[in-house]
Amino acid sequence: MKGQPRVLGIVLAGGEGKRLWPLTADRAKPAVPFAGNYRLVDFVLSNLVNAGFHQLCVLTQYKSHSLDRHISTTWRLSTVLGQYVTPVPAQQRLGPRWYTGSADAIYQSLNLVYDEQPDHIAVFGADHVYRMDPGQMLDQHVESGAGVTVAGIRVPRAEARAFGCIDSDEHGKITRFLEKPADPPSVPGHPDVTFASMGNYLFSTSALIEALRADAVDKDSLHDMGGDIIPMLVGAGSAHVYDFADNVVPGETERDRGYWRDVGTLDAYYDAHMDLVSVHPVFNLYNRHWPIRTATPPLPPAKFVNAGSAVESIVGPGTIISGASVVDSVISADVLIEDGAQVEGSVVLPGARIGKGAVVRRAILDKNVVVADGVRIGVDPEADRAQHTVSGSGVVVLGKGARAE
Ligand code: ADQ
Repeated sequence: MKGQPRVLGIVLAGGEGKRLWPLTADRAKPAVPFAGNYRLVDFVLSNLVNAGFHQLCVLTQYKSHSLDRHISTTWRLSTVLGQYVTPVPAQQRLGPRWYTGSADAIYQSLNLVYDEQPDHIAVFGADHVYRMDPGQMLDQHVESGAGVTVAGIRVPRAEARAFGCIDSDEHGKITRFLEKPADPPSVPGHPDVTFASMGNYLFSTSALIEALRADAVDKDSLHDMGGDIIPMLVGAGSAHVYDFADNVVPGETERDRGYWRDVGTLDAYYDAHMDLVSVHPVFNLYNRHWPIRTATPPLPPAKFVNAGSAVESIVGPGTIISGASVVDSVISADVLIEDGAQVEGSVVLPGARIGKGAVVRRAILDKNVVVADGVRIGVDPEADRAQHTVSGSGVVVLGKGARAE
């Protein structure tokens, strides 16, 4: 009997996330809280686990404490079934140097591959909000016999400079891969659309090991998966693309089919939250057929008192909204919003306090932020710029533990 192919998942979670500052001042980007209950890494891990990929290593480096803690406490699979999600810190295994790039991170961690001896290796990024069944990508990868299969998605050409851009032939073979080009190519017949890499790859084990070994001795390489490894395999004629448009996930709706967001900037992070709160959201967290998993803290349910209200909003457990009005917002766990406060179009992370009569508009408040009574945020742009971080599109951001008084 031919068994299922053995797959090891390697989740790249070492990114610094500079453009998400100040949310990444104290934590790695994959540990940034998202959608009230989650951290960004929960999306990729849910997709992999839901697809039955149960041997997963998460490579960490930058400010990894909260990420390590989150993974070790939340993602406990069954030991007796040989399932695990293990955070793997950078360890200087091959000499006195930290990871020089995402390919070097895997090269320095090849012991994990030798231990597990998988047939294929899924190398996935940890920075995206999406729902995907990687099992369907694996089926195509196995059938094509490619050395690597790259997940691809159509994005507006105007945004494609942040991505690897793919040209492929009619059989799905990648003919050209340009990492973050200044002038992204368009899809034939669609001048405003580019076929972009999602930063998710399926490798046959031997192709990955060979490519990483060749890359390690290449003095001109930056040791980057998108910049070096994928172009190398494209040059060797063994890279295929998997079209994300073909991925069908149980329980998804017409509206949220194909949803994928790279939440690499404050504006993208903010906009992805706003995608959650409308009556018919473009990303549906309530799909029980393909759950986005996490562990929630042992808190009581949310409570609304003194005519406090929240509409078109998500409200986490342990939160109390007392005589305040909340509209179009994502309010995480353990938040207190007091009498007369108005919160509109905002993202409030756990433990924040918003005082009496305060106004918070188009803002992101990180963990444990305190907005004192009567303080106005998102009302006077000049005052906001003088005191806080303000994103390109004017979203005001208060970092972890900040006090606005
Ligand atoms: P980027 O996301 O810009 O582009 P990168 O910064 O290397 O590429 O991040 C990729 C993933 O690797 C992220 O999950 C990040 O956290 C992680 N990472 C980065 N440096 C790391 C390190 N030293 N150790 C461990 N993990 C690390 C990539 C691809 C593009 C593609 C986009 C899609 O290179 O081709 O289009 O993802 O968002």
